[in-house]
Amino acid sequence: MKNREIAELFYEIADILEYQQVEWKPRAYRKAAQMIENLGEDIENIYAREGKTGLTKIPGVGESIADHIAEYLETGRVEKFEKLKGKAPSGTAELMEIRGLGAKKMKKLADTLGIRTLSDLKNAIAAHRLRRLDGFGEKSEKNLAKAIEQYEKSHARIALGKALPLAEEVISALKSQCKNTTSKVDLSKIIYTGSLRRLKETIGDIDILAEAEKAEALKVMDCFVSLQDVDQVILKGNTKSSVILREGTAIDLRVVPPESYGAALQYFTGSKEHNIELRNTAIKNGYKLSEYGLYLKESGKQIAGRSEEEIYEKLGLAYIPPELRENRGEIKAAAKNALPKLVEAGDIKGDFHIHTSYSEGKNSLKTMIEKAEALGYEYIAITDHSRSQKVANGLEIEKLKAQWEEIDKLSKRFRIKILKGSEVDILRDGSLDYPDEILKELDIVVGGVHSGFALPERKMTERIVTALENRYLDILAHPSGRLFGKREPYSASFEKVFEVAATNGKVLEINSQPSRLDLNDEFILRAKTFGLKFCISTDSHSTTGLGLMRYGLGQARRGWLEKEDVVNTYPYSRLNEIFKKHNR
Ligand code: DGT
Ligand code: CA
Ligand code: CA
Repeated sequence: MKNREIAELFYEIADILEYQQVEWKPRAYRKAAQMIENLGEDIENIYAREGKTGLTKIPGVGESIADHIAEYLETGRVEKFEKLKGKAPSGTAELMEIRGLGAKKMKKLADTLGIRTLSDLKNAIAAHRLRRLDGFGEKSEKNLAKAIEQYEKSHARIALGKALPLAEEVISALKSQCKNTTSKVDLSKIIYTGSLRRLKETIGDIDILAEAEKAEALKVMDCFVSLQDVDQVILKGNTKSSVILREGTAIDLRVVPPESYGAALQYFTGSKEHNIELRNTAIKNGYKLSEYGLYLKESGKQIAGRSEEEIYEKLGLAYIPPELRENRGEIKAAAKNALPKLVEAGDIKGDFHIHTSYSEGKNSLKTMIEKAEALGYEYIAITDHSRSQKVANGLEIEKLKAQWEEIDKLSKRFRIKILKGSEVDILRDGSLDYPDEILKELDIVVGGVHSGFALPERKMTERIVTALENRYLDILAHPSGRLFGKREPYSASFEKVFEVAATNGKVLEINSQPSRLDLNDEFILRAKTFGLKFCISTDSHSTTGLGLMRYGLGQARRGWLEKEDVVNTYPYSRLNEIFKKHNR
């Protein structure tokens, strides 16, 4: 469980170094942090097993970073970092997160107005002290105010991509803790509920539910509050406890007996709006529904409660998957047995958005292919960046052609079909970043906007529309362009975008990167009414990135999508129905 702590520490140090205008080091720390975050193995185990040598085997971790990790694992701190932190203003890392506030500007604010924390900055903006400052002015003051608002909005809730792995870690830690204490409680039924189980894109707090007999409930609570990562115990009771973890996330645990497990699972999964509607349905049918069970209204006799399935069944409803429980018409549909049959993990046959070390990916082409084949995929598209993406090491035509040669060679050695693709920039005028003779050769062209985000609405809409009318474009990548806490969707008419995409038979991407989730559920629901098809893509930059598919899948399911709506559930032999020039 130390992986996240160490990653957070490296991110913080990277921010501080950047503030001090140290070159390339911030990048190195961020890269290491990213690798450690996505390691898929407990870093403490690696260190225990192989020592420092094991650490240096992690991509992005060299000798000196390995030293820091070892020091942290041994002592709980890194001496050098403590010194660095001592020198930097305490709010540095947080201020660095504000869009439009780079190291230079921060230094200026610190030197002239004494601004060291976010609240200093907010006060200064409120008093209009920035607009008189050299290099700032009224406009930048207003922009900063807006950026702060965005930052605070997104930080009040946790991104799904952070909350889900965290909940899984806590559950597994709690299970082993309960097993290892003298009381040896076996938590065979334990699950995360709330917005997390509904796979909402942001999570207020994490809710966990466990089943145990009344006599054992308190023992479970003892284990919970004594977990290593718990910082503060807000409340500890027989049925509910609440804690705050060291990294700031709040967790509620509820423990209920078997006869109420299903009812509690249903209730605490929510949403609140779904529950209210469901309770009304119960009342109409002569029942009473609560977190303890489903009862006959007259006699008070319990008729269901052990499982969610029996509750929905007794209410005359088809089972409603958690992702649909938002009171968006799912209860009516369930009553008519007309719920969508949602796309499932097992339906996915490929991935149309993958980066390799040719551009900014961390793993080689061959490694990415191996991993995708191991996942059981039938096909993948390799889509490194096009040439204008200089910061992402975008491919000049020569390098792209070299990649094609390697793909041809590797294709002979692998079962999986490897499609030659590219994530091509949609330039400001809507044209694509390679000439037609190159686009023509590609099996899959994934087009995306990666610069010039601030275009006015009409211009941005025209730009995307032009790209969608290009015969060589297959998939519109991350169509809304939003980034959690950093960027709102482009100002564009998405109605127009969806309409033109549909007319031209283009596929919309559901990007699985936790910082994107784009399209999200609401856009998907809207886009589906235009008759559009979607693909769920990982946009992976490493082998672990391939595992992000579940997040995009969650959005697809929240958007009521079925297998047939999602083209990367199709077998390879059907892809030419969708991508007309494929096999050309
Ligand atoms: P969050 O944490 O803000 O992302 O959203 P949830 O949905 O996890 O909400 P939370 O943690 O406040 O409560 C968990 C579930 O408990 C919620 O989804 C439904 C249920 N619940 C909470 N309060 C109420 C309520 O006042 N009425 C009903 N019917 N259900 C509630
Ligand atoms: Ca919650
Ligand atoms: Ca809660």
